[in-house]
Amino acid sequence: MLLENKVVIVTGGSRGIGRAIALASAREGADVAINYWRDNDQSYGKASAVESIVGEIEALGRRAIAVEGNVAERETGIELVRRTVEAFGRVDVLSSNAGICPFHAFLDMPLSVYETTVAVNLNGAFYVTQAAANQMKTQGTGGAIVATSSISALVGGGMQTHYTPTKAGVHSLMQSCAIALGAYGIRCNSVMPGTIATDLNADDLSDAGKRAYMEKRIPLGRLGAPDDVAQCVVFLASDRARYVTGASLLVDGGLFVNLQ
Ligand code: RM4
Repeated sequence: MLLENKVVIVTGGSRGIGRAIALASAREGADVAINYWRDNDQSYGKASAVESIVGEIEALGRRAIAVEGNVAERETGIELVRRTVEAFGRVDVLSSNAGICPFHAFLDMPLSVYETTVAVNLNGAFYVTQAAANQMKTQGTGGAIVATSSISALVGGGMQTHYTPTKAGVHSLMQSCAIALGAYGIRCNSVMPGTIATDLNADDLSDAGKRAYMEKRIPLGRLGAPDDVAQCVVFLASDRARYVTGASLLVDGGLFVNLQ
C-alpha cells in the first residue's frame, strides 16, 4: 500500500481526474478529504457525484469527508485543512487538482471567463497549497504536494489563452514551493496530463473530428483516462518518490513529443 494510513486532500475531487485521485489514494490505504464545488452532477445515479465517491471510499474500508468550497476564495483552503485535521488529525498529502477550462476564443473573451479561470486554476492552487503547507510544517513530519498542471503548461491552445497560462503558473508554483518548503521535508511536484477524457473537455471532444484528430496525434493511440493520471499522482505522493521534488511528469500518451 503506497499511502498506508496517510491523509490525503484532493481539491476538485468529486469528478474527473480528482475523483480518480481520491479513489486511487483510498485503494493505496489513505483516508481522503474531498473538496468540491456546486456538485450538481447527477450522472452517478441518485447520489450526487461527491456522495458517490465518499461511498466508494468508505466501501474500501477507508474514511472520507466531503468539504464544499470554491478554491478561488482563500478561506476555502484554510477551512478545508481545518476540517481535514478535525476529522483525521493531520494532512500528509495535498492533491491540488481543482481546475476549469471553459474553451473560448481569445479576441472576444469576456473578462469574467478570463478572471474566473485564473482565480480557480492559479489563485486556488496557491491558496490551498499555502494552507496545506502551513499545516504540514506545524506537524513537523514533512509531506507531499502534487499539483495537476497540464501539457498546456508547455504548449498552447487557440481556445485556451486564459487557461494555458494558469497551468504554466501551477507548474512554476510547484518549482518555487519545492525550494521554499524543502527545509520542512515537504516535496512539491506536478503532473501534466495530456488530453484526458473527462467532463472538463466533454463538449470539446464531442466534436468527432476533434476527437479523432487528438487520438491520431497520440502515439499510444488513445485519449487518457483519469486513472492514468491518478496512478502518477499516487507515485509522486508516495515514499517511492522520496527524492523527487520540483519535478513535473507528463502523462500524455506521448502527445507532447509527437511532431511527426
Ligand atoms: C488540457 C489539454 C487537453 C484539453 C484539456 C481541457 O490541458 O489542453 O487537450 O482537453 O486541457
